[in-house]
Amino acid sequence: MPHPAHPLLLPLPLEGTPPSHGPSGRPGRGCGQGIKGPAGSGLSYGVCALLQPSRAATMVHWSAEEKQLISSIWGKVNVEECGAEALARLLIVYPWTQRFFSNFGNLSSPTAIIGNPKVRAHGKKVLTSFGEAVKNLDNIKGTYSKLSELHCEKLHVDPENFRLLGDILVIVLASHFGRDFTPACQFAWQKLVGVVAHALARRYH
Ligand code: HEG
Repeated sequence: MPHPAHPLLLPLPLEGTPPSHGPSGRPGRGCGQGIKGPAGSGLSYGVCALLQPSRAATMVHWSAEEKQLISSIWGKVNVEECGAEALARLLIVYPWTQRFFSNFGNLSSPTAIIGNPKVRAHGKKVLTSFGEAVKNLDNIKGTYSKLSELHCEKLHVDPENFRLLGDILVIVLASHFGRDFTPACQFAWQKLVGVVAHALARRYH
């Protein structure tokens, strides 16, 4: 495989052991670097684990620790920067998602996407909206009820794309926060993006 040319496509500088078996029990495949699981858990999993769809239950329980891990990171997130980066990465890495943004102007290359002011503005809008989930962890479905209607019934966004964006957001946070984005933080955020994707996809169910 050719080495990715663009900085956004470079592997993350994550520490850890090579991937052995992920939380699913399956060996990681071609993931390059691995990450150690939560302290004392003996878990080790590949970066590919970040890309696996989350399984959100109907009733979601948040432990006090999960709530704390989520809000401690959220309090330090630069919504404009991280939102822009997450949406740009989505459009670059999964180019078919560009079809929803045909009125956004030039999306013809990674450089064009990263420099596109409409992508920046929309990324900020999306991540700001994500903040509503953080503030309403116990009622994410209700929080996104209207947005789900919009995305599903009017914009016809395939719900798989919510999962892709959520996984990319976790990667962006990991790259911004480095060591502060501990494995426990990552688990909590992975859960959150899964629940958000599920809530946004509700109108399809
Ligand atoms: Mg969506 C509009 C939030 C994923 C495509 N999105 C919006 C708006 C919000 C939002 C708040 C503005 C709604 C309004 O104007 O009333 N979006 C949002 C969240 C997430 C998400 C929270 C996932 C975490 N959106 C998403 C994905 C796609 C997408 C994955 C497509 C790949 N959104 C989309 C489009 C629009 C919005 C095409 C309309 C954009 C426009 O024309 O301005």
